[in-house]
Amino acid sequence: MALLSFERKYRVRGGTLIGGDLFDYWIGPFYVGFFGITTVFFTALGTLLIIFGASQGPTWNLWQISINPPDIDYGLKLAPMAEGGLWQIITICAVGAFVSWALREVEICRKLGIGYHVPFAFGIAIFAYVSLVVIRPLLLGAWGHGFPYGIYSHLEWVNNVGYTYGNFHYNPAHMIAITFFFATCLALALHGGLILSSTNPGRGEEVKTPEHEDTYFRDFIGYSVGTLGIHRLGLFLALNAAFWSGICIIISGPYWTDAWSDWWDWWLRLPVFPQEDLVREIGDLRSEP
Ligand code: UQ2
Repeated sequence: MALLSFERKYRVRGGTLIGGDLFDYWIGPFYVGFFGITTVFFTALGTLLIIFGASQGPTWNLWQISINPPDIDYGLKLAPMAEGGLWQIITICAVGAFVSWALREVEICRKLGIGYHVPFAFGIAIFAYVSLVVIRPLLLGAWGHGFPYGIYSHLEWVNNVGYTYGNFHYNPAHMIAITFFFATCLALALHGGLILSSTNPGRGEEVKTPEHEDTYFRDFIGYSVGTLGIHRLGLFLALNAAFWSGICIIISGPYWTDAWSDWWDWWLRLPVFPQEDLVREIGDLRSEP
């Protein structure tokens, strides 16, 4: 179907989640919708509050501006504006804007009659953020465990939380997340390279077919995952990267409070090893000054 007649067909009312026809229209190329309005509301309010917070702070240096969460002492209570309350409202605005954006994606999917893969994928990214500023602080009993909204300050937070658990690279879920990030890069590099190599040939050369793409990898490694398969694989790898990122921070504190390197002691306790000797040896090593 040509794009113009296609647009006339699908740009009709309906498919909304709530509110019936409310805001069920387009502005230029953009679908508005109820959740387009809530996205703009939360984004504008959150951004204004960040700017307001910066105006109350000691610096306008972009690198040093920071909106900090409340002290741990406030627990899960609301804090006064200047002492973390602003951070709490900004966090509500952020989650509100992200969820609104995901629901607007859902409504567009419904209008088009396509799957919910994109909003689902974005949902995993939202989960990773919510892990940091909602789920883990709730499990630890204080909003003060959230990270500060600032360029330098959030880096320092990552550094400090990392060293609180010894060396974060020993966190098994962190290992899995990193492995998926790297695999995602590998898959996208292979896919981007393969597509450009066959569909963007030199001037005067013929565009090649999917058979060329399949054959390249069959000749190269004896296997082609296929043109649909590579997109399933890519989505799988990317979703797992974000998902395990969320898991690795949720389990740091609520589940494991020691150095993550100690978590691996289960390996030494496997019955295949001479138990007493090894466990005693590790205990001795640990008790040395
Ligand atoms: C492929 C294929 C594509 C691709 C790519 C492959 C024709 C256009 C990149 C090759 C990918 C493989 C073999 C999987 C690699 C596995 C990991 C975990 C990176 O076969 O089909 O379609 O783009």
